[in-house]
Amino acid sequence: MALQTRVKLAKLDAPKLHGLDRDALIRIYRTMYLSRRLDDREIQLKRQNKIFFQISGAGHEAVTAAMGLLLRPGTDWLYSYYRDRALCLMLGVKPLDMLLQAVGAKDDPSSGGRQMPSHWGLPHLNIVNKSSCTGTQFVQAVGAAEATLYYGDHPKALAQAKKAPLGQHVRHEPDEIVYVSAGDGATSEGEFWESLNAACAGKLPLLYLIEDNGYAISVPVEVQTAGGSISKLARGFPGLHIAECDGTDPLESYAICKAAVQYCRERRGPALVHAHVTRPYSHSLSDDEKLYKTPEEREDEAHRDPISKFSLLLVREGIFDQKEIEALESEVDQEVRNAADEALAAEEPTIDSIRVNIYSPDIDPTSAAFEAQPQLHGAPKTMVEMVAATLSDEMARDDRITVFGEDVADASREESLKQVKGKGGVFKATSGLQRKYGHDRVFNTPLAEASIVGRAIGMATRGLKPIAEIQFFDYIWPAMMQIRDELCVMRWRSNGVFKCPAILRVPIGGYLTGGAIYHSQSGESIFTHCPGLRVVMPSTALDVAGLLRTAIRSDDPVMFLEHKHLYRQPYNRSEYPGPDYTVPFGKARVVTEGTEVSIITYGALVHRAEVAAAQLLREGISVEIVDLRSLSPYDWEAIAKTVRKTHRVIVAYEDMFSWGYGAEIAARIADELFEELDAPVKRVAAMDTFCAYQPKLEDVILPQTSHITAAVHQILEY
Ligand SMILES: Cc1ncc(C[n+]2csc(CCOP(=O)(O)OP(=O)(O)O)c2C)c(N)n1
Ligand SMILES: [Mg+2]
Repeated sequence: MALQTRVKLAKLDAPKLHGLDRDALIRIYRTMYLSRRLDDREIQLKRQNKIFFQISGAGHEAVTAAMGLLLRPGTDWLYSYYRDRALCLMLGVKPLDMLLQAVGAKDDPSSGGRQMPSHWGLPHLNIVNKSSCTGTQFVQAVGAAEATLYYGDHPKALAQAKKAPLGQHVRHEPDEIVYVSAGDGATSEGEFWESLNAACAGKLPLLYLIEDNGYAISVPVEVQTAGGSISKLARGFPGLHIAECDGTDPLESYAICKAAVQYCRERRGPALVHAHVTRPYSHSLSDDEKLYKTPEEREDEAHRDPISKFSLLLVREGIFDQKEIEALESEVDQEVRNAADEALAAEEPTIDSIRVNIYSPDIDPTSAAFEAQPQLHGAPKTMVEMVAATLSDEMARDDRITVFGEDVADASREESLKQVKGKGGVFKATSGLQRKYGHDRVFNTPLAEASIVGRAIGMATRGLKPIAEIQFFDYIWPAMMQIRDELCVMRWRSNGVFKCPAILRVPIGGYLTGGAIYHSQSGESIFTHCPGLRVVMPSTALDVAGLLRTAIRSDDPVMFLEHKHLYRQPYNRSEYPGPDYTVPFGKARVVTEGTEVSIITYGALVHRAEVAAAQLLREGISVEIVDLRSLSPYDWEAIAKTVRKTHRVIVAYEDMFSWGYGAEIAARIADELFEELDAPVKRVAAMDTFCAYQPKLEDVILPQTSHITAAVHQILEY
């Protein structure tokens, strides 16, 4: 920038400048103006149908530019929402990078043409890839801030994380902080409150910036937020530094943000800055605010526009003269023109790229590398004991592992452990782990499933290996958005530069005699329907050891389904197979060989199928049973092999009959192996209803051995 210092700063009071020198003021103005011009250019391109969506940072530039001066690029961690364009520019994101995303270019560094514009994600700047969901970022930022503290105490974990795939992006500095931003509307999401609770309880170095433009699309803030002020509402949170500022004034914003940043850097706890900003360009280009904002309101906003206000102030105070402003602006205009020209000429992503980065390209959990011989020893363990034993061995090997959820610790009050045995999970699957590995590695969380998963995502994104427990499958639903829209998608939407290989251990299933509606649910197909997620469901203790270890050593998010009814059965116990025993994903196990009918199954139905097969054998009927073990990916070769052998096939699963997991398997067999079939594919599954408490009803609702034998007879009679 060829600007000369012709005018001294003397006119503006030094205290009002909060230590900002002339260069800093110019940087702020330049960034604000550049941000606005990029929005303007995108709007123009959208109108010309050269880009496909636009959402602006207009009106938010002052506070975000000021914040950008205070955060340290590549040191602090950012969960930045779509109106943070000026902040991103200040930290070093290039205008070209932004426009490459707008045009959906192959070289869009945030997503490779997969996400809408303004969905930032740049690993070299620690800007974590953001989805379009309002509010999910809050709890992920909590996890990232927990990683900050964890790495400080566990240098070995940091070293291990750096050696893992994408370890080049793993960084930790002793005084780093985590920044998360959102609009006023997003603070109504439960995750905002869950995150505040966790951040204050953990005294986390987490800085919130709430950019309050008075509206969430068309909903005004007083309808959104009780009393109309989020900072007033949040005041009861202990240890939370709260401050409010005029976010259209960069100098005031700078001062307020500076104190908040410092509070977090000094490890005094989380801070929240509530900045009042404007939104002059409607919510997005798909919205017209004239439909719900009065002309007076819009005029009032125009008077508060941060760009015009700040340029006036700079001239009035003698920091710039009009010519210098004009020179700077025309230089920025040229920069935007050049970037737009380059972006418009950029290559588009190829069709071949669509499937890239759904899963890890670095570790293939289906590969032969995960085939191992068990070194069996010791007394037989139940499935639940095997979970604890496997977790324990893996935790000894890998300091990156944290274990958390509801009731998973032995006792949150560590001093009590001298007097009590400890809880270790409602099923005891994590028993003894806190005692062995300490409360910073094994801990209880508040009862808040979205934040359990969100925190796992945040930690995993920063290189840790979180193993979170959802206490019962029936209660996974508050976490559904974190799973479906975040956990599964992070790698794909960032085109492979971010990942979150967290493990969710989820006790599932019925046959509990009294489990009723809310402790008996199945529903695995809802999650096998999520690309990016691995879903496994062992039916034996030996497979628990092998598959859980593979889950931990893989590089993808895994849903590890543990059938509660199988946890303590005598028939599926095993001796411990040793600390390196793994079972590859996507490899079925032939439980019983047979020749006349195949039963393809998994989970609690495996044993029921075995009992049925033994009965049928006495009648002279030979049944082959295939335990899939891994539901996504699944072993199509094993399925095809057994179908080609017996030509009659039953898919047995515990979930409801319609739309269940077996429907997909049956459909694919019908599609690809039709010529092999001597009878239609049959399904044995639960009734299309809920699971009742009364055991006699439960027996009828869930699939039983008798249903399997009946289906075998039927299919043989066809
Ligand atoms: C979970 C979720 N619900 C709804 C939407 C649709 N949506 C996108 S932005 C938005 C309003 C957000 O308002 P606010 O948080 O105030 O941010 P602003 O856009 O005003 O900066 C809505 C409802 C979404 N993206 N995510
Ligand atoms: Mg808003």
